[in-house]
Amino acid sequence: MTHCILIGAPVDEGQRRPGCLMGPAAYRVAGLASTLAALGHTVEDRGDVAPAPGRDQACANPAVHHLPEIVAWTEALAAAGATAMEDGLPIFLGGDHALALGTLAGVAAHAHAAGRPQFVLWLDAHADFHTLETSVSGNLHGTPMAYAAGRPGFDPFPPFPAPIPAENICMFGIRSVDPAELSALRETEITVNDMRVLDEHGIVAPLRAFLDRVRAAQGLLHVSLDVDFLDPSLAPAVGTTVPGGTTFREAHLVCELLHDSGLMTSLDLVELNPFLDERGRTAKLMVDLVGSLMGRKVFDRPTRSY
Ligand code: 6HN
Ligand code: MN
Ligand code: MN
Ligand code: MN
Repeated sequence: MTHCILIGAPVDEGQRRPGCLMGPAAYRVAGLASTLAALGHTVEDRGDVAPAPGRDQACANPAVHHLPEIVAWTEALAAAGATAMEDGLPIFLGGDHALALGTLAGVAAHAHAAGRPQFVLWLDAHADFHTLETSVSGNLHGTPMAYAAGRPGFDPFPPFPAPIPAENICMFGIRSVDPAELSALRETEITVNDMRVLDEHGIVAPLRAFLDRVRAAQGLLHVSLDVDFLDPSLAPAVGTTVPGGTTFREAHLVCELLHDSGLMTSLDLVELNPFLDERGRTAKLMVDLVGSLMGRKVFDRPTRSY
């Protein structure tokens, strides 16, 4: 039994297609709290975070937009996240992926204070590894992983509390990476399991290899689930669809293995744009995936390490 803390993060300014601000409401309508309660968990909904008004921020890259708003979100979500880590398992209801600038800062600050290493599992079509300087679109939802890894070029943001070592970061589902992200990623030890890896090896062995490392280090594990991790035929409610994503069963299997591992300590649900959905099917699928993450299974098997 886990104490699940729902934190609405209706961030809409990290990209240019309005609608992600409706995400937290859509998760509530799709029955997230009752799904968790039915699995035996306690649920506390802390409502939606409200950022302070943005302050003017200088940025050399003219493409970057809504920087003051995203800095304000980062500060507010980092505070909410660090507090929630003391009390249970935070589930951040996005909101576009710029919210992870704040959630990662919050959980990393908590881990640092607790003397535990922080790990990140990034489930996304994209690496989100741009700095403010390299972003071509200027959309800040393309930057949180670079901020958390401690890349320079985030001067307007609070210094990242305890940058996450590259060996503690693992990405799955990757199939759209910009040239500047690619050259930066090549300089790191971040594990990038692109779709080619999943096609060749399946999802189980690479995921277990990462979870083994988290367990061995007694790490905390933040999972960031971008809707576009899924194939757009299953999950149309996202502004950045990329063909060739994970299947229904691959996505559930990731969640089931994560549950069996018992290692996840915080979760982002990001990029759901309910305005682009078809009769709520993407919101419902995301809630179902959370069900798998939190222990729903067809059949109870004897416990194994995972
Ligand atoms: N996401 N690399 C592209 C950009 O605009 O920087 C796409 C970013 C997608 C962001 O996945 O949350
Ligand atoms: Mn705007
Ligand atoms: Mn993303
Ligand atoms: Mn994405």
